[in-house]
Amino acid sequence: MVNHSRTSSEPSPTTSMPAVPAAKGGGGGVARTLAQHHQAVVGFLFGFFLILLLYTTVSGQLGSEDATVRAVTTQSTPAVHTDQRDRTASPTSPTTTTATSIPSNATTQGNNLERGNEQNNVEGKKPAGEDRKDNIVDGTGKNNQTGEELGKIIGRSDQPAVNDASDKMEEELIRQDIDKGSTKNETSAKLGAPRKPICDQTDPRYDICEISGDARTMGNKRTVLYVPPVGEVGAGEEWNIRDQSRKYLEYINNVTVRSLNVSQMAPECTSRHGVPAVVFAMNGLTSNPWHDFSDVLIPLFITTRAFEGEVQFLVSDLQPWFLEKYRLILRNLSRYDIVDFNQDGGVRCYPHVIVGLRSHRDLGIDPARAPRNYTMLDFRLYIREVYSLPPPAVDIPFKEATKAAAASGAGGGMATDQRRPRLMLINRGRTRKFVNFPEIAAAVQAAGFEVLPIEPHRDLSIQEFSRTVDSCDVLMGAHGAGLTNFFFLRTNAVMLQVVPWGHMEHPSMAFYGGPAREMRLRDVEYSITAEESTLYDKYGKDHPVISDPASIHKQGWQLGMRYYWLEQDIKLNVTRLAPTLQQVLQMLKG
Ligand SMILES: *[C@@H]1O[C@H](CO)[C@@H](O)[C@H](O)[C@H]1NC(C)=O
Ligand SMILES: *[C@@H]1O[C@H](CO)[C@@H](O)[C@H](O)[C@H]1NC(C)=O
Ligand SMILES: *[C@@H]1O[C@H](CO)[C@@H](O)[C@H](O)[C@H]1NC(C)=O
Ligand SMILES: *[C@@H]1O[C@H](CO)[C@@H](O)[C@H](O)[C@H]1NC(C)=O
Ligand SMILES: *[C@@H]1O[C@H](CO)[C@@H](O)[C@H](O)[C@H]1NC(C)=O
Ligand SMILES: *[C@@H]1O[C@H](CO)[C@@H](O)[C@H](O)[C@H]1NC(C)=O
Ligand SMILES: *[C@@H]1O[C@H](CO)[C@@H](O)[C@H](O)[C@H]1NC(C)=O
Ligand SMILES: CC(=O)N[C@H]1CO[C@H](CO)[C@@H](O)[C@@H]1O
Repeated sequence: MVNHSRTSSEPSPTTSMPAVPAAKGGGGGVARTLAQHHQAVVGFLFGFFLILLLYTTVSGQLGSEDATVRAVTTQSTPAVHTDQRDRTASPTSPTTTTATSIPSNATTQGNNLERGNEQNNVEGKKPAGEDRKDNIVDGTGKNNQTGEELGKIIGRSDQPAVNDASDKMEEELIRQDIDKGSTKNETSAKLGAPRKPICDQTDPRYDICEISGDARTMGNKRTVLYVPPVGEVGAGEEWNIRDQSRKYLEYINNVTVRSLNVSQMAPECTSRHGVPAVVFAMNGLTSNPWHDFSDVLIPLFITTRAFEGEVQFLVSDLQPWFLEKYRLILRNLSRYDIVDFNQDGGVRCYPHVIVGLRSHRDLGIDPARAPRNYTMLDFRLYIREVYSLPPPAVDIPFKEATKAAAASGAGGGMATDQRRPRLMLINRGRTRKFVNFPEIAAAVQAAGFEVLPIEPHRDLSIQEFSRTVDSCDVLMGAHGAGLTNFFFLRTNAVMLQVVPWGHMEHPSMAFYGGPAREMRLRDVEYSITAEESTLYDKYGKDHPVISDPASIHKQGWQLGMRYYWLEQDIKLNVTRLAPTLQQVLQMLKG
């Protein structure tokens, strides 16, 4: 009999270093090897992301969204400061100094913040989530505000006009100073930054623009400007890019990036900021947890993690539910208030603005291209840290319990033997669900596991749920977004992926199996037989859906999608599953 289940190879000896507490630089070799595997399947995968969004229902807590939670965030998140310049200051006041000295220090983000604090005119000194009463609910931004709008600005009733003479002078001085700074060889070498916005549209996945010097954002115009220093002949170039990691996804609206030419007036700054800003879209295929991570959170990690929180997010097409759901991650990546870009009527001035998100592959990171050579292992450990889960040195729960038992009572072998590894069994809601879920749970238990069955729509917060996943040694479920919870597993825990009928092995590996290995989880795939698919009962053994999946796929991805992703449920043969469960058990004990 053919054994249809496949097992990952153990991490290779060269890379199976002990857990790295600092989480930096580990596991690159594994990741690179697997990268090649990934690249092989990218072409195949291209077609059905959209469908995934529409149809992949979600299991486990990474899938559920709560409307009431959404409503709460809407108010508290898009908070910004308007111009906080000290109006008593002369044009040569510290304000000017701050702004002008930024370019030469722009690569050292920490410095910028320090300076901002000293000068008391850089926004967002409070970590997000602390007392927000001095923040302004934006949407107005401009200093030219109605009384009603001003009413929102707590503790600030006298808004000066923008266009006064001192502002103009200040603008000019800043421009001159920036210009001077840039002519210093040392400075420009250190900065290594372009003198005008460079939009890079060469990557197949994403477009990105990066402006250093004088960058001004006009959120409600979806525009970011580069203001060249006096003396530099502005080219007056313009780009239109989608500011997320999928450059061809039509749902993502464009942002215009423009470099002003000499004869164009720069709009006045309504607020100045000492840290870099990143403009990115939160819409697109988000709401499916796999896409939340693959399209936004991992690209955001790649693009901004190295700033260590000293960066502000300007979010176009902001999704309040996303903010609420991933609050901990977003707050850690940026310690500043998130700005609702589309509603932002101000002109925000930054020393450095990035428009767009870098992305290397689906749910993946290419360490060779990532700052600090981050790996997916780094990412998982980072997520665990953000959710306050035990550090990397802590073993899987089963091993920890075994060690503890051995340490406490050397004679009492009983306790050790009776401890069972814990398996989280995730069911799906609408598609690819286990129709014999109780039977599977019983089989898992009979095999020697403590089983934790999770049905969709359990009402737990991600924080709580992350702790539950962390307490498990195995995460088992059918191919689908519920497996995205694997970020909360400990190193060497097992992901047991049930691969549905219909040549689904490739996507299963690309979306989950490969990433799991890169994150130093152990992945096991159990590929079902035709008889274990409800398609078998529905169409009969002679229908090409059962007898010849390849012929179905040949007719276009839509058909494969329809049958194998959407119409199919799973009725596991627990007898056939048993050896795979034993294999997992041995892995955990080994
Ligand atoms: C201020 O706003 C009013 C009405 O919104 C507009 O007519 C006026 O031109 C604005 N002034 C400036 C300086 O932007
Ligand atoms: C800038 O560097 C060039 C050569 O790299 C040198 O000739 C020039 O003198 C330098 N200028 C200044 C102001 O240091
Ligand atoms: C949006 O930007 C893309 C390039 O990223 C471009 O192909 C497309 O034409 C733009 N759409 C509009 C409406 O400008
Ligand atoms: C600057 O740009 C404006 C608007 O695109 C254009 O009308 C003007 O001719 C440009 N001036 C120069 C000197 O390139
Ligand atoms: C992000 O989390 C790490 C680890 O918990 C912590 O050291 C760091 O200070 C956090 N950064 C921010 C900006 O909260
Ligand atoms: C990352 O790795 C590549 C080679 O894979 C190396 O060339 C590069 O310098 C590394 N970058 C950092 C920041 O360590
Ligand atoms: C279940 O699997 C076992 C072992 O592979 C096999 O002998 C048996 O026929 C299967 N049962 C069904 C109903 O297909
Ligand atoms: C190159 C440059 O101008 N570096 C400056 C960066 O900022 C510090 C103070 O924070 C100055 O001491 C450096 O001279």
